[in-house]
Amino acid sequence: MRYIAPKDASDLDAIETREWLDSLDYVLQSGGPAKVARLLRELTIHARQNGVKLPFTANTPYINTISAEEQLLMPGSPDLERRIKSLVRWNAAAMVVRANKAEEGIGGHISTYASAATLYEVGFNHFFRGHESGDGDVIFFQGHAAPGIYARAYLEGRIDETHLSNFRRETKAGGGLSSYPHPWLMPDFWEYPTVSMGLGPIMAIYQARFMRYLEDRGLKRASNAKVWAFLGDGETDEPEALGAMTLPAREKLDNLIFVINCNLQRLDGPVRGNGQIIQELEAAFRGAGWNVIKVLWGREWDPLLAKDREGLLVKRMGEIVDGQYQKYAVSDGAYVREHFWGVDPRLLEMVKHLSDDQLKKMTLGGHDPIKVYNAYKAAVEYKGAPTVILARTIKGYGLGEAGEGKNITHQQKKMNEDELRAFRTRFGIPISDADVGKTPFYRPPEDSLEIKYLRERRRALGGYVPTRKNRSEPLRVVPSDLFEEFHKGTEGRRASTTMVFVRLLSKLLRDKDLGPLVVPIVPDEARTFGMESLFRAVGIYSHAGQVYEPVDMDTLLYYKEASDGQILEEGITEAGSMSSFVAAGTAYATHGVNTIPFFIYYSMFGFQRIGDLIWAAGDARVRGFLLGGTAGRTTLAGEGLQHQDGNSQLFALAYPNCISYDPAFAYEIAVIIQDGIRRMYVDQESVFYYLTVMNEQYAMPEMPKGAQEGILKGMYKFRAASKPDAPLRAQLFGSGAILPEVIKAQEILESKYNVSTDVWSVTSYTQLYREGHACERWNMLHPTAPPRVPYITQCLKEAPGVLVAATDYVKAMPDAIDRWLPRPLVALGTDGFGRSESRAALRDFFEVDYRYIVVSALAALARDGKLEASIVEQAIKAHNLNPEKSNPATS
Ligand SMILES: Cc1ncc(C[n+]2csc(CCOP(=O)(O)OP(=O)(O)O)c2C)c(N)n1
Ligand SMILES: [Mg+2]
Repeated sequence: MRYIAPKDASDLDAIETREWLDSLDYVLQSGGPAKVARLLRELTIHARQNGVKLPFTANTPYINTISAEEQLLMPGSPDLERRIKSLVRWNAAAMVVRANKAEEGIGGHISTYASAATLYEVGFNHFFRGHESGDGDVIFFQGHAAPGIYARAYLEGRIDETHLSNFRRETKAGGGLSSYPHPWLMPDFWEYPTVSMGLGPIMAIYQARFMRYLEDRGLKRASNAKVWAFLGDGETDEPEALGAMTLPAREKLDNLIFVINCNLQRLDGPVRGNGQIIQELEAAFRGAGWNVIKVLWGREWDPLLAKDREGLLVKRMGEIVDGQYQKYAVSDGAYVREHFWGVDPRLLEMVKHLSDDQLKKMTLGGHDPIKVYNAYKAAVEYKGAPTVILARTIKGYGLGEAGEGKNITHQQKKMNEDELRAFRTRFGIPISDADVGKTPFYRPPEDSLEIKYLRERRRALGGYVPTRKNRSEPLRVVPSDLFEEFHKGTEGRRASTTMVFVRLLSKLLRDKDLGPLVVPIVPDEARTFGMESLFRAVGIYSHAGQVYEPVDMDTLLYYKEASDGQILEEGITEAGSMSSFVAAGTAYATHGVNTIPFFIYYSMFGFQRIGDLIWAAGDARVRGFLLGGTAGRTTLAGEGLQHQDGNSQLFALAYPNCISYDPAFAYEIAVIIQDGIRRMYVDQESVFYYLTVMNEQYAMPEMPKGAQEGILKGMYKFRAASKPDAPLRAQLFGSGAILPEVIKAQEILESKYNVSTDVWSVTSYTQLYREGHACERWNMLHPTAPPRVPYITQCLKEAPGVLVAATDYVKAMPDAIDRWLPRPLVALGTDGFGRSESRAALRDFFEVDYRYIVVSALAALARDGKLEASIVEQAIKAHNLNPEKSNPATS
């Protein structure tokens, strides 16, 4: 090279840059890209060590991660696949349009699937493995794309025209289809619910981890199965969607693949009008350690990028914000030429050989099967980290005037005849002009190339997806000897129900048959519940084992992590723990393994905080036990307003297949858990359990004879009145940790006020409420048959006297059963915000201690004219109650 003397500093800079680049080129040629990468890494470190502040970017340019040169050819028949995809598109749109023909439409979504069709079809034809392959993938479908998934199942011959016609009409004869993925409603089809945004991604993450757990613990053979989660770009705004993203990278879950359909739009408008959602997500996922594959541009862009030696096009691609990209999507080629390419004559020059129409038709990556295929292939083969595919698409792709790329497209449910005709023509659907207005479904004949092809592809990949099925054998029996010790009580020794539960859990874990199936789950709270002995006994699960020496190694109960550890210690994430619960509690279906999860957590952070995940669990037909620890508004002393739970029993009532109990005694817990395992794992019922357990210690009594049935049904007589024929009579109901207060009140009522009193333990207001309503409903529909009598009515029919209930939960719980009682019930409960106080002070504050129970019973007797009001007044004084005290419900 001829030496040119530098003229000034900028010349010098240019020469210097040239020299560095020449050196780099030399290394690239002689040593390859890996060597260049290593050198750059070392240079960066060296520069940093010498105080150079380097600009940070977690982004790569706004182009495909897999370049055209690296791209592989696609196997199979692209032409047939395109035709199949077009048919799915048509039928998906048709089912929504037909569901909304009437004035009063029933809803549904066209544009989500329209944007995602290629993302799904490439999966169906080449990647998603069915369960018959032995490596069944678990797929979380984007809820709003459901019409497309149904439309494919229709082509596959799994559902028929009646189903499609009855989309969103689930009660219709012949069968309807649920709006979104709901295993509760379609238990042979959908595996996991997703439509509540953000829950799919977090459940997918913990599903992938749980698959590793099953393999590491030898409960499932090692497999190459993947978890796929399809989500919307708008959905990533939900905290749950990205909130657990560091876990799969940390745990190297290369069995997890996220596919984010980046159509740049959500419901109202652009996801990031003034920014770029894809770059934002790329940075977040790369920062968290994921393998990120961007699929932005379709094949038509490859030759242009190949010409782009100066990087002008790449720069231009990277500087457009999403709102503007959306504008290009709805504009004609002339607009795109002028506004996108027209900023630089050199760019215009690059596309001068293309007509406006050709410019308009340049596809995006997410609509190009070969780009998607290559991304999926790279993702399934990637080792050591999860992969996220950021696929750029157009919302409402193919809808044209009916909504493509428009802000209204998410809600578009109708298409007029012109729009339908255009859609049909664009995708080549063999429906005549005369018929198109009727929006008929179209399925080619059984022996058509399309149907044969799609069937063959699914056969090769191990069967149809999604398919849900119970793949486990029922357990044969629940060994009763594990539970019997608890029937005897503690012989005067004090224990809390939490301690009882932990002891029972330890016994279950030691059982040779049940033990391996038990999955204890804790969100960093094991010590709170006295479970630390389990750390050593069964180990904390960690795929990596324990690569450090724990500080407490020399103690008996050291913090033992092991690759075959059994406890899922999730850290401070109730949402993550609940997602593990869903994975473990549905493994009977997904993996054919009857794992029995026990998720114990601070009860206030359960239904109240992650109620929607619990709802999804119910939908997914989860089995297992939720344990609300440190429960009770007044039983948890000191912790105050944010921690004291007086609500969760009320919330639990609303979850149709959640059976909830507020047990007081050891034998109640034993009876409930034994029966729960029977119902869920022997009888295979689709229910799950919620038990509140407390930290107050008291002596656990022996189980009264014959109490089992009542414990399970929701109430039984714990202690009978000493003088059943006495003139003054009362029936007291107590639950959980408040039951001992009730028993104390009974003693005082009997000894001081001659009120002969029965005590009932109400283990579940919810169960009583449900059974009462079930009887009423049956009676209404069978007017001439002998009426059914609710269990609670049967219990109380002969019971004389006033009725008083005390609970550590809101008064709505006892109020819920009032109608089936012979006389009105007086309810004491803990409505209101909690306080930091001692247990006694809290029970005084919330008016649920024995004194309030005594006074309430006396007041009720006075109300009934059985007692002078002055006696109640005296009792108020004697027990130091302040009648002018403020109402805790509103204080
Ligand atoms: C938790 C929750 N909040 C709100 C909604 C209502 N919703 C349904 S779809 C949607 C927009 C979805 O946008 P995006 O995730 O980008 O999906 P796209 O349809 O664009 O693929 C919203 C807000 C929901 N389903 N779940
Ligand atoms: Mg979107």
